[in-house]
Amino acid sequence: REHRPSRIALVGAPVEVGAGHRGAVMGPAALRTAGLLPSLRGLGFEVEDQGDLAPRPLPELQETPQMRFLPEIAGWARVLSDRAYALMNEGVLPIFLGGDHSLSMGSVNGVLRHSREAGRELFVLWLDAHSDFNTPETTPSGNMHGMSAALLCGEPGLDDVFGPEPRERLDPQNLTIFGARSIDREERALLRRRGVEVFDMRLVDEYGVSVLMRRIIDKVAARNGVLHVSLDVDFLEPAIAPGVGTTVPGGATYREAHLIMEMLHDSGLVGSLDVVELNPFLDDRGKSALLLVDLVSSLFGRQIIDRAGALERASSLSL
Ligand code: 6HN
Ligand code: MN
Ligand code: MN
Ligand code: MN
Repeated sequence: REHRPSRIALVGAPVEVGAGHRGAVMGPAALRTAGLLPSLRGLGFEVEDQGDLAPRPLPELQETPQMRFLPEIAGWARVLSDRAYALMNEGVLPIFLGGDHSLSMGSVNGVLRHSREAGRELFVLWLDAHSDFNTPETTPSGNMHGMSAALLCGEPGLDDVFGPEPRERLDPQNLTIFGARSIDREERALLRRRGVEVFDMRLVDEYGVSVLMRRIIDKVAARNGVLHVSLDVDFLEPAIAPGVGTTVPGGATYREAHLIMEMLHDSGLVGSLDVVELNPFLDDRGKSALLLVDLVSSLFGRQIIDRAGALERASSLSL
């Protein structure tokens, strides 16, 4: 069953205190400046830019060295979860514009709530140099953008983020971390204990993105599921996407990233998206923002040439 809503909502989440560097607050504005809205409209979608959200004030919470800026992060998560849930219920496909990766605590929680009620199993594809599976126990930094996947899978120590509000749990078996090349030691042990699928860059080198993506897509399709994609800018090779605070060498190339987006589009399984960690303060003449707009456009159907025609020509060449 394909999931192809015709309506898209852009939701800005200029949160930056989950990261170790300042500057991601400018991410949503840069994605707009780079032309995300007209690009998606040009692909035939009805697109509404809902502007930027603001965090709910939570003066009752206190930060700790292991959970820096907890009140702000929790305020964002709660607002984002509500918005994600509401948009999904309306049949609108939300794109969350970050902002650091802590925003996915909220966006994915809201999407999970919708999919549980709708009886459709949710899978999450986490495109990232990191696995963001630290907990307050394991974090080396206290930066909460390194904990969002762990929170979603129900790891302990993070209950204050949602407090009394509805909180969902993502089955760790439904999470795939893709493109990882920087995982902390205890984080790695936890990923293994929970059975999270980690397709690291070593596997990408060995099998190529198409084999790995095919496995993910087939798994989701076989379970009649729907897919949330969480795209961290540092998934990409720093030379093509320098606008992020946590660059790690050896990332996805331009063509690998595009192929992933094209395969995701063809699958018809993507129901929601986060674009996170863009830090325009560190970018080089907007190139990271422009690349992200290109990638999102591929995810929503932009093609070099129509697919049927390309396949036909390839077979006449007996490829
Ligand atoms: N991100 N593992 C490191 C930490 O501080 O927990 C880095 C996390 C990076 C998070 O890129 O979204
Ligand atoms: Mn739905
Ligand atoms: Mn991340
Ligand atoms: Mn990352």
